[in-house]
Amino acid sequence: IWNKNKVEKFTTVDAFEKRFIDHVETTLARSIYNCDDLAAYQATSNSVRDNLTLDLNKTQQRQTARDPKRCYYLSLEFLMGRALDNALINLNLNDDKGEPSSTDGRKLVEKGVHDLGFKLEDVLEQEPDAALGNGGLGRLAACFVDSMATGDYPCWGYGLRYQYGIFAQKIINGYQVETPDYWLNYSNPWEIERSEIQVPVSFYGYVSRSDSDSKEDDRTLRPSEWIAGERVIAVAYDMPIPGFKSNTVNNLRLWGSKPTTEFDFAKFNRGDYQNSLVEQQRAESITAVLYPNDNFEQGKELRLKQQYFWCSASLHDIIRRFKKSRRPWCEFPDQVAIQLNDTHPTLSVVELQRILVDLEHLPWGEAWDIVTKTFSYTNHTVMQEALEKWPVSLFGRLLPRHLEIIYDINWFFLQSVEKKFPHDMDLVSRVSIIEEGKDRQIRMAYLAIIGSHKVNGVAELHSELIKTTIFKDFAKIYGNDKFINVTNGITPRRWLRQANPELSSLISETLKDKGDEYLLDMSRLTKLSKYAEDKKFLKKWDDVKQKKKLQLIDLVEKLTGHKLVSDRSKIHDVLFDIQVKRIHEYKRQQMNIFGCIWRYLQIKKMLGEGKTIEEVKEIYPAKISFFGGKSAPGYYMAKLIIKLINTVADVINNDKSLDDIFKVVFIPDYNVSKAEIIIPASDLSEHISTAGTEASGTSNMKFVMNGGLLIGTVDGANVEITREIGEDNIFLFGNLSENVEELRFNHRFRKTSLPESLNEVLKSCVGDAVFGNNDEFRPLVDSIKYQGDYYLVSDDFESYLGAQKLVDEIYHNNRNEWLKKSILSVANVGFFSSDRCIQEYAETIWNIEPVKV
Ligand code: 26W
Repeated sequence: IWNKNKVEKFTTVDAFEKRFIDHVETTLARSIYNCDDLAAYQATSNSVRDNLTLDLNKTQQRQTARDPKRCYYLSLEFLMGRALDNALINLNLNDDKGEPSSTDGRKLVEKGVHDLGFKLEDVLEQEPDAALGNGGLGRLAACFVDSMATGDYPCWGYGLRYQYGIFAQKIINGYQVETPDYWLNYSNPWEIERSEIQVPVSFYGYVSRSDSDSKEDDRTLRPSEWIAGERVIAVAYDMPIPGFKSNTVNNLRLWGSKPTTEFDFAKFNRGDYQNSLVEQQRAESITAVLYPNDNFEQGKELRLKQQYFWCSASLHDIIRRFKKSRRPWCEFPDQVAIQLNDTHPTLSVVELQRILVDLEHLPWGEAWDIVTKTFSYTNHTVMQEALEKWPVSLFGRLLPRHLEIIYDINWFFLQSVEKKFPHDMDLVSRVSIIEEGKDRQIRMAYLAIIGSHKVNGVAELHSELIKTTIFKDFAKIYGNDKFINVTNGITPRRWLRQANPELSSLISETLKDKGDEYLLDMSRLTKLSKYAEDKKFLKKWDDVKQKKKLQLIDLVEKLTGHKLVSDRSKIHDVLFDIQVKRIHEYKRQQMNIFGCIWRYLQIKKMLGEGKTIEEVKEIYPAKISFFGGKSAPGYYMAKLIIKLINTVADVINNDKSLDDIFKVVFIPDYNVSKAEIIIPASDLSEHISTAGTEASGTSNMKFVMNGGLLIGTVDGANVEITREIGEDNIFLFGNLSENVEELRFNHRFRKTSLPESLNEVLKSCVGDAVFGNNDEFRPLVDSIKYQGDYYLVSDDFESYLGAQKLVDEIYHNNRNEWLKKSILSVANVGFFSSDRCIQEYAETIWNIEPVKV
């Protein structure tokens, strides 16, 4: 019966329409006469999800049967954005025989939706972003799961199902105001609630020693019992992750928290009904909200609770799956690889050791061997303030048994260090997991390194830096094999095909690549090089860019109500200069806005000297500077930078004398779906961090993939981008990371003076000067003038202005040269596909192989 009545995927327009109507009338319980865009979005999504679910089941059955080694990607953030358009692009319309189909899934659904009276574009707009991440780290995880599925790798992601994602940013009076992002307002068609998959997770309590008269220092040789004080339940929510041109649909499992059905009857009987309910609500608060800090560790108990909740549930789930094949424990690392996305999931190292020793009764050494062969750790930042540390007191209260285990891990590790470097007691104290002091702290990065067999940075420069700075001692202890580099990548499906269908079709048409194979094999793009001087092609290339610029103008007008250009036909002459990323002093949005101020002051000076606008334009051609990004809610300086940008924008945009030759815009609420509109519209984008501070950057890759040129420092992945696309095609400037220490030293001892240009700019930002605003920006000015200029704005400013000048010259005087650079950039961007990156992880760290379905 089962076989005869198999549910089938839709593979034709008719079948899609039938499925759509079915969902409107049953799932949504509405009629086709009462079906708005939102209902159409939900019906379409449910229909597409049905297809994905069938392939998900098939993929998982196949993987269970083959029982290959699997990889689990543990990330506290998955910045997925919207799912529907991506699912349509990846829609696999193969029938059951697995024959490849030539039908374009997106076109098919577009037609179906149109027949039913809707516009696909409007339907797609209904979807809220799944904004379960802060920035680079979370978006990287999203690109990775896409490439894992596309490469047919047996991989799952594990994360948390936050009810509130990253806050929505409103700009009120020029200030950032945070509002809650309740993204689950309408039911979410992209998740499958697995209410039957429930994992209990414990907190607090105490440890009961099984053998009380044992000697102190060999207590670890025997298991202990943790008597917990609070228990909650983790419920699984699965998001299917389809591969591109592949039958594989992998799984992203997100955990939601809920109370146990155990109820405190003691309290209840005392008549304390209210309080017995409060404790139940405490359980739900664990996965209520994503912490909005990027690169800054706050040390809140609820955050640690989130981390343990997630690590414990995920490991339990992984072990349950491993146990199905009845292998001995020593084979665990042959079946399971676990990647730690930064230190946030490091507790899973301790949890696995606890399970093996306390519950499975393995000897400590055997257990630890399994643990270290299983885990590997990716570092994403060298910023001191981002390195996770937990006070021993707080930690021990929440996880008493785990604290003991950490002490024991540390003890064994320090023994081994002492053995290897017998007379270096300084080294031993420097590498201890426990940082001594009046409040002792657990250094999570050290624990992650010690518990892993591989540690990687995210770009060549960054991987070198961690070996020579923050983890220098560990590089010495472990030698060179443990510390490796895997340069980040991005998925070309979302960041080229989805964000820029116009450029994508120009590429496939030019390469005669009807099946868009270049999205899988990006080395094919190098063939574009031969058109870099082909006039006809240059024109087409340029037309795409201007179209994308107009789309951005429309977005900005919709969001801010401000008209940015009076004559859309002149857009071709206006350079779009874009910096979108989290707002942080190290990313130096302040340097960019100071550059804007400089430009404005110079223009005003020329006009004051009686020059005409036409004469000014010769030196300062038309340009719009776009900014976008969120600040952590508690980050005062970053919020001040946002206010400064908006203040400057206000003055400049309302200065009629400029005759539209310069505008500054802050785009509110930067997120993934806005990035998909913003990034393809750039002529130039800014990646101008203080050298040595940006681990990689990934938006730099997205801009290049869309034919935008970069202005940037010699930092993060900019270095490798330069190597790949050629140094003629990028505007590099500024000091190098090897000089940063010395420059900072010089500032501390007042050996540097500000360049005149910057001095003039800073003067305009204080007191009653044009951007003074009652001295509101004094802290920004002072941090540069009197507080050591930690991010070296003054050291790089002149060089930055020089690079901007070159940009203006080439863009306005030699457009063909500019377009050539743009084409050569795209032609050589292939290396930055996350497919390459995932293949490197699979081969050098995880030791896993693809399983074709
Ligand atoms: C604990 C608070 C916290 C939260 C997030 C600390 C640190 C983070 C992340 C590590 C910050 C982050 O997103 N880092 C970015 O990771 C990207 C992906 O590797 C890199 O491209 C960026 O350069 C890096 O800043």
